Amino acid sequence: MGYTIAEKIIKAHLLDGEMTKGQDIGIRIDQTLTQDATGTMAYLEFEAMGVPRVKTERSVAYIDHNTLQTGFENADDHRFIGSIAKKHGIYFSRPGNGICHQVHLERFSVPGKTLIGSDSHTPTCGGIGMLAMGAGGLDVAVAMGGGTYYITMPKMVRVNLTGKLRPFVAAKDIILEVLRILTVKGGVGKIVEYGGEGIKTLSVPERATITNMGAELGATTSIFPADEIARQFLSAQNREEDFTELLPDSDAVYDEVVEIDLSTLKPSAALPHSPDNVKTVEEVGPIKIDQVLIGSCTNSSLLDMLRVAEILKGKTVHPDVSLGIAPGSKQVFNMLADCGALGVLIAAGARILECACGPCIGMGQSPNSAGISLRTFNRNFEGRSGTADGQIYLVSPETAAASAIAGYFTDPTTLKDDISVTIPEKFLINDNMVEPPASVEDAHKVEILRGPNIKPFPVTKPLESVIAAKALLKVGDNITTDHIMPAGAKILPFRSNIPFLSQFCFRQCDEKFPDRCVINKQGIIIGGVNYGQGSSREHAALVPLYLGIKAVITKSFARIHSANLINAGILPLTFTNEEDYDKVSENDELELTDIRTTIETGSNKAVLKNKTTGDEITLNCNLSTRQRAIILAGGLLNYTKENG
Ligand code: MIC
Ligand code: SF4
Repeated sequence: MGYTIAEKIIKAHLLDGEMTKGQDIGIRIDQTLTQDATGTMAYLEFEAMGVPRVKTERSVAYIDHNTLQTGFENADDHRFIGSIAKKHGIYFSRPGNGICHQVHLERFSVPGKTLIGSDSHTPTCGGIGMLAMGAGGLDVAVAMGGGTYYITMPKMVRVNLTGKLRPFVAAKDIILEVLRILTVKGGVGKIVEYGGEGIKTLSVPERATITNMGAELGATTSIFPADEIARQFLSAQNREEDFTELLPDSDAVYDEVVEIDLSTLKPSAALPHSPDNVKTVEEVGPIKIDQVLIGSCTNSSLLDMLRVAEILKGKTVHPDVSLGIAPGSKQVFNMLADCGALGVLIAAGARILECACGPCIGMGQSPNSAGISLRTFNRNFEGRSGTADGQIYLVSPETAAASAIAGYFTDPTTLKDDISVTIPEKFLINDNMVEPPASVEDAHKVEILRGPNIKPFPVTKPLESVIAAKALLKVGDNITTDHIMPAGAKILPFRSNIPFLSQFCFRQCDEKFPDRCVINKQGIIIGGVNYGQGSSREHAALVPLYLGIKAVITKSFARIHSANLINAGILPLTFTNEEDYDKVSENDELELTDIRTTIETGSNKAVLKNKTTGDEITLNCNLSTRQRAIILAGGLLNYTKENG
């Protein structure tokens, strides 16, 4: 039996366990990345482990999220990350150099290698054949220290692409179609591999758009083969030596196959407020729009920007529309300037933003009240834009540009002139905004620069014998980490200040939740299906931990969030019968009887007593031996300290 691309990489990196689907496996991590919003915490955790120098082949710290700098906090954090990177052997991508995923793809991605990043869109580098996964900051810290990274051996999904996209239909429309078919929970526990004749028509940046937004499927990761097109991309980046061919075996076995004929696809959009709420632009109809934003790690490559420039050439943005454009990296920005396309964008009336995440994470450019905003981004969760009633639609750069001129939702295939843009033979190479770390000999001279916003992370305690607490919150399906721990310009600067952040926990669902936690001192959260989807932010676990949350009981969890809960020492449990969700109400007094014994003995069932109603409910406790040990120790940091 042959192997899929992902199985080949896993096999070559396997350190613990067997490649049996559904079983826990430990793999060696070659590269790590962090961004600044999750990075401060990840580096504090790395520091706490006491490892002097990273043990990975390449670790890079990026500054791309918190670049608004409305107070001292962000700038202090940048200096902290820069100094700690220098000391511990980590490359530092300075603010202005671009979005982590775009820059990593351009300058550091290597086919066949493993990468974990403290950001859920790390699978972007799957576009070139890397096994690239999003993870919590603590997992990244452990990997930097040379520790094994654990995942559940995923099932393999093959997306077979045939045919060729019609003009003005884009890679974004492919991933929107996959989301329409599989939904935001369709990828949980799976790796999505792309193949078929159709992939030969897609460049690496287009493939990266697809693997990037595979995060929205809840997938462990997504991957394309490393083929001739990948080689050409690396050669254009002056890195041909990093290329190794990596293809699936012809007899590789997939658990699921999805067929997509590219020639049948139409420009599409994900409607508010979920990336899988997909319709064609034609179905949406010519609704009036207020804002268009082009950029983010999904669609900010040179190719995307050049296509936008072609559509905007000689035109003016509609008077009722504000158009913002953020190129993904300094390389993209610089090349746009050099070839004159930047002038075209400016002339059309675009508001050019710095190459960073910016509006994607609510860092500026929030739309007007109830404003309709078309974005080339990957997430349109309610409130994420910074405007509570903003209506965010996710579209391709082509649809965005065509609509910006028209002032209403416009299907770009109705544009008359076709555009022809190709990937350059050589990209502009200038890594002057990537600071290499200090040498081993000089590392001791580097002083770590800490600002007053950095507060210690919450203390965790070993698991108690019984958890007796109230259900302090009950929420529904598909709760995102943006619900649990919102981001945005006002809150993001405090990512290294858990006590401050705690005031905003679940604010969108229930403003009183933090107060209830403070009054009750400890509690349990009840959730529905796919709880914790979206971002990798471990703050969505650390903040509830700080607020005294001991266990989260749901119908099912998203992968990274469940791992983050365990790492924080919070018990993730699921209802054996989903209907039992109805047997718990907010404020019920609950008890997880003999929970320590349950975990110690390896039992996969736990008993929940609802003392308010008298019901006894059976819960699944599907934890591996290692996860049990982490929970017993009170989190991964304690566990790592105990186990060296
Ligand atoms: C996001 O897109 O939600 C973020 C902001 O990039 C997060 C990381 C974070 O919350 O810092 C992610 O995707 O993991
Ligand atoms: Fe940044 Fe948005 Fe990408 Fe997250 S999804 S890394 S906030 S650009």
